[in-house]
Amino acid sequence: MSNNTKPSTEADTLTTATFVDVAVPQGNGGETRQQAEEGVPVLTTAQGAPISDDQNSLKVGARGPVALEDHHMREKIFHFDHERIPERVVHARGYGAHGFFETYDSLADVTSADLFQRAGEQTPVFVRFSTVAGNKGSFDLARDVRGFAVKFYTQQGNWDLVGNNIPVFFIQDAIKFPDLIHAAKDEPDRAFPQAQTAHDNFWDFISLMPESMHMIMWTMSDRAIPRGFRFMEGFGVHTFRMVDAAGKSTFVKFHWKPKLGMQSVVWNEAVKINGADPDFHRRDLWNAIQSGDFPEWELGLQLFDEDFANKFDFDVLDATKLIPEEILPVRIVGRLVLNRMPDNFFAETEQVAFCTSNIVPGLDFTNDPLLQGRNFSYLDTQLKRLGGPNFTHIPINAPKCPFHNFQQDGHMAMTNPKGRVNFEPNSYGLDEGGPRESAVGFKTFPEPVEDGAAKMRIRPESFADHYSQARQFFISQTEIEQKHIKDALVFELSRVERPAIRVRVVSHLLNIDQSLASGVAAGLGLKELPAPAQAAKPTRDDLPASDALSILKNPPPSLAGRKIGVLLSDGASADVFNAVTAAADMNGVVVEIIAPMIDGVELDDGTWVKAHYKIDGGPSVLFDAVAILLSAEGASLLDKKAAARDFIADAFAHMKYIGYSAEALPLLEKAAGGLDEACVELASTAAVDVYFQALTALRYWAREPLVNAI
Ligand code: HDE
Repeated sequence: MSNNTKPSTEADTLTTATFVDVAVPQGNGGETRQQAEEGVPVLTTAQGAPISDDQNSLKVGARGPVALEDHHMREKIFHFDHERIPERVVHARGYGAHGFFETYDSLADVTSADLFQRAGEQTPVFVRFSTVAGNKGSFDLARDVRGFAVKFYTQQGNWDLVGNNIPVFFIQDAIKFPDLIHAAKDEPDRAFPQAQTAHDNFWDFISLMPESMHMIMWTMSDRAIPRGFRFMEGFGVHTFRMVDAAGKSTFVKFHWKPKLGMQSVVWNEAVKINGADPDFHRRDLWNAIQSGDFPEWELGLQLFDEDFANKFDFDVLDATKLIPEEILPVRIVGRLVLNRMPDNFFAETEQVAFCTSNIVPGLDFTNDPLLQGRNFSYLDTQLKRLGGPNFTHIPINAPKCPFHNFQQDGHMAMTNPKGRVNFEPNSYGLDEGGPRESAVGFKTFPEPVEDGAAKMRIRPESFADHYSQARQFFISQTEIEQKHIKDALVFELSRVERPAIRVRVVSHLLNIDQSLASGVAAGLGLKELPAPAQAAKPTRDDLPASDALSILKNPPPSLAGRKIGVLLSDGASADVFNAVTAAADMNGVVVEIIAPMIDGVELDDGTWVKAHYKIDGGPSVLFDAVAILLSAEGASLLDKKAAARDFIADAFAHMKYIGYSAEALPLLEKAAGGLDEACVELASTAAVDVYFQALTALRYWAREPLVNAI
């Protein structure tokens, strides 16, 4: 056989097989070989060369070894091998969306920042929410701080406001960040626990870092287990500056206020959601945006001058402190709307590179030592993650305004400047000389430094009060919320193996609130209370409660954005079901159906209702409230199904409102172990209305002492 004779073993004649509704061409070994028909693009290599067979590697004989010459297979597998980039060292798990920021009124009185100049102006944004401790594949409902990072593509460059859903931080100086994160993440010898702080290393570190106590109150509160990204506040944390056209500086703290109000889950629910739907938060954001129910936040500013800063109880450069809204009201200046999911998760959400150092004229930093450290860290980390200095060429990171400079080359350079001149000053003139600096450019606020200041490694004494605001946060909570903080501390410290750590934490709690400390000590079975930790500054007990710090004191404006799970069986009343869906519709509530079988149920009028979940996969933890609409047969069928009994028992244990049909009552009483006024019989349209009115409270907290006594 000569070299250019076609071997008889190569099969290019395809046969056709049918898989139910799809006819597929098949190759020699029965492998599926879908072909590019009219209008379908031809598969190519990365170099653009068309590919004839993407199912079989090049072999020497049909059953022979694979040839190294197979350029197509090598290119495909080479690329696959390099699909992963380093995940973020913190905030690895996140989810992003596009949208816009709209300025309500001109802020020219305080800042020259372009995006705040014109009322009604919209600036495109990309927002990424995240957890901190877990890896990229961890679950959404970890007890953790949430990242709330916003990239504004302004007409004068990108501004990144890289914030959290908690207004304070664990540490005061960036030099402690690696220690904090090492302690919080999985322990290095065993590589667990994942995405949780309930372990020795974290609490050992915390127990030796009194400055973390204020933040600990927040992370042990329900703020750390939000119902979804759409239901949480955001904060810039540090004090920043706004600078007006005349160069006058005003201090500013940034706040994001969710239009849907704040909402959290309860801890037992969080634990179960992580199993039932580890993607609970990302799915919630995806579903809301895809259905046109665009989440919104308002941007608020706390603006203050040097004089206020000097008179305020704490140092405004200390990121473990906040300024209560009751002392300094939040001025609402615009809204953020998220209205589009990325086309591709990796290209956008994974490759987006937030940097606190991305700032625009009219804004500026302060000397907060945490912020100063961050300004180094973010740029540095992007170099590692994205593999070179040209990550600003990736579309998600590129400015949307014109940009010109002489930066060139490096890995993956895509926008090297054109022409001969790549330096300045130069004398090549207007056409060829390239960009020049301008008076409109960024100017650092010329903050005077202390007279005679020396270089020193020292923590200012004005940072030394570590307990007063922790106490203030605690006393600002409702009784229910205080109990949740206590329960969370007991849970976390029960997971700690070394008793001395538990006692040390309690010694700090004694400086915050006596009842909290003794409650936690009792929950841990400590025989006696330790002496309070020696405090650098005594706790002030004159700071009044701040209602703005509580979730429950600030109920949501309406039920909009919530989700009700309707457990349905064959023969359930169509009238009641229709009344529930109509009321849900009116209130902006999403209805999802859970049924014994996934294909759905037939109601008593013969209507067929499709199910979203088979009962095994649709536990009540996925919903804000439930309705159990069963026929008598349906109820006795589900009585024999553990998942159905759990559905009811959990809804009751998680203080949810439960609507039910009369036929479901025996099953409800049995599974819930009781009935109360938040269990509402849905006998008529009027009863359905009563049920929906009650739902605005989201949970029936009066039940909690009965179901969660210890
Ligand atoms: Fe971050 N942080 N951080 N952080 N942080 C990162 O940057 C860092 C801090 C925050 O969705 C990293 O791109 C230091 C406070 C968010 O991509 C890294 C210190 C606040 C995100 C980094 C802090 C944050 C990050 C890792 C102590 C709230 C995710 C990957 C001085 C105001 C952004 C990356 C996204 C991410 C460093 C403390 C928020 C390593 C050194 C305080 C929301 O650069």
